[in-house]
Amino acid sequence: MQTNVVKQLNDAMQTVMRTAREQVLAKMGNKLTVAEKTSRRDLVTNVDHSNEDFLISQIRQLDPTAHILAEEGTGDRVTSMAGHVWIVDPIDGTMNFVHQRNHFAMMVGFYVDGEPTLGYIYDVMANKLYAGGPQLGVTLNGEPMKSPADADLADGLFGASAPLLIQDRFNMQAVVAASLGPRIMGSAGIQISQVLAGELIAYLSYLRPWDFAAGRVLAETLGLVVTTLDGSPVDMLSSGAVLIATKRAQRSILAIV
Ligand code: 2AM
Ligand code: CA
Ligand code: CA
Ligand code: CA
Repeated sequence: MQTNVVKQLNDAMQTVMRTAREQVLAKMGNKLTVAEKTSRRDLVTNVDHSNEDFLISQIRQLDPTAHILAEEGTGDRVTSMAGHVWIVDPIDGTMNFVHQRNHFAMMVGFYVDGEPTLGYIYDVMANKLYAGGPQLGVTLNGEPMKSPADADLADGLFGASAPLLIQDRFNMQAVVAASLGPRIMGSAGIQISQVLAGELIAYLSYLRPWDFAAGRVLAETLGLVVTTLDGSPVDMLSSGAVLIATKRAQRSILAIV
């Protein structure tokens, strides 16, 4: 896409994200309706649904012929990354949203013929909006972000996933042992934003497309790498282990997992 068109879309989407945040904050003043999806650890609330509906309606106005993949199911059935594809996670960290009223994000990723084009991670309570893409760079609340230092695993904090660490999947305990220590937030979006900011050298988790679509765009724009555990490119339409890391940390982690 032409850079001026991407820039216009980015300006419009940042406004959409800020409006979505205001609506979520307003709804947090009312009692939440919480439902279990597949288990007591897999929740969805009325706000997940209303925010998904809002984001989809706004994206449809900006990009009427696009395909939209969204976690809670009100989007399209997307089976190909051809053309314009938007990937939406209306509340990332729903468990935190319900139990902490904090540490959750909203995320949107935009791909054109499979190419990462725009990404948004909004840490709602911290009011930190990470936005941009390869043609524009990444901003945090409008201020350009620099690429994080290319620090190695031994010199940084490692963003872990609770189930993978407890079950020692992918040798995660050895990865943690080789780092300065693990950190676990319960929100893929917030942990990925911490990698963008250089607060973590990596994040490794089992993720679904909406968990990493936005983060991949932003991370790659900042010179970070986003791969599966054999170092190959991620598939935006499937779920699996995804590693978001500095180049150095990625090499060290892939040698351990
Ligand atoms: P969610 O809140 O949007 O569901 C920690 O739970 C992180 O992993 C959150 O970002 C959460 O996103 C995501 N997550 C929760 N359950 C998951 C599952 N079964 N598979 C993949 N990711 C999951
Ligand atoms: Ca969920
Ligand atoms: Ca999620
Ligand atoms: Ca979600």
